[in-house]
Amino acid sequence: MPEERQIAEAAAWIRNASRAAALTGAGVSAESGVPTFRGAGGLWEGHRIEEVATPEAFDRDPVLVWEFYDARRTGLVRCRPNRAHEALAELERRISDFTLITQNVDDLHRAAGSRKLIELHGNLWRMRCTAGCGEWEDRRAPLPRPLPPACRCGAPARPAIVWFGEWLDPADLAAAEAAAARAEVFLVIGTSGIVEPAASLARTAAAAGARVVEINPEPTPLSAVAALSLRGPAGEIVPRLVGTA
Ligand code: BJW
Ligand code: ZN
Repeated sequence: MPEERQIAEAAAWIRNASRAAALTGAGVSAESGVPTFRGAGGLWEGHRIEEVATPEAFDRDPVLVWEFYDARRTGLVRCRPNRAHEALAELERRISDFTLITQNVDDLHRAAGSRKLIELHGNLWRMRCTAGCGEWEDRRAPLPRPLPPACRCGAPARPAIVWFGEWLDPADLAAAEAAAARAEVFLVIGTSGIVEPAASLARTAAAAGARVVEINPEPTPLSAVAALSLRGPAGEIVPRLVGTA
């Protein structure tokens, strides 16, 4: 665990900031029981995330891809936000310019009360028509068989998730980049820091002069741009930084 002195230093940066942002990844939800992608147990029935989270995989086998997402939706039903999600929601109430940028699709930040939230990779509870009718929310879990679920027009639906090789919503990405560029403090919590363009938000923040604080039990490529790397679980460290512990 990091020294008390390091926590106190980062906590003071946060307390004195009028503009801040955070980038979260799967690790922030690990203590809620949501599996991470690349750590131990980060496989789904032997498939790597890169094999099921692509448009090519969906074109090849939409039922397999929907089984993957249906299993994750069903697993999520019993997961609740943890103390890291709650502390980040509290930070939004305290800092007038605070943006929470998440790569997670699990909806737990919203469940904890965060509202200024950018979901870069989409949301597990949303679906989109493959024929272009639009997007909607569907919270049924498990989904009725047969898969794939259909739009009201009859065309198959797909998860409203950003897969590898797909573009992030340009407005979301622009808002995230702007928040990173103006932040005085930028927290990087529970991400392996290898998926782009999300990872580069931390580099943008550092290049624009933000103090980047990483919270992760393991070193990552983003440790190199962090002013402080706090090694430990988000559910313990983030509440201490925010003062909600
Ligand atoms: C704890 C903890 C605890 C554990 N407390 N911490 C530039 C260079 C190279 C490649 C590219 C590039 N630009 C784009 C690419 C291609 C690609 C990419 O990044 N590939 C890399 C793998 C190399 N990016 C894309 O394709 C993106 N699109 C794009 O760029 O479009 C433009 C374009 C189009 C065509 C060609 C090229 C460019 C889209 C990326 C979409 C990512 N989608 C996914 C899956 C969908 C969501 C889903 O199904 O859930 O999003 S991938 C998966 O990874 C998911 C995650 O959001 C994302 C990040 O993972 P994350 O959050 O970091 O999780 P883990 O598991 O990897 O790490 C967990 C961390 O937590 C670890 O560090 C642990 O130590 C830590 N931890 N317990 C704190 N208690
Ligand atoms: Zn449709």
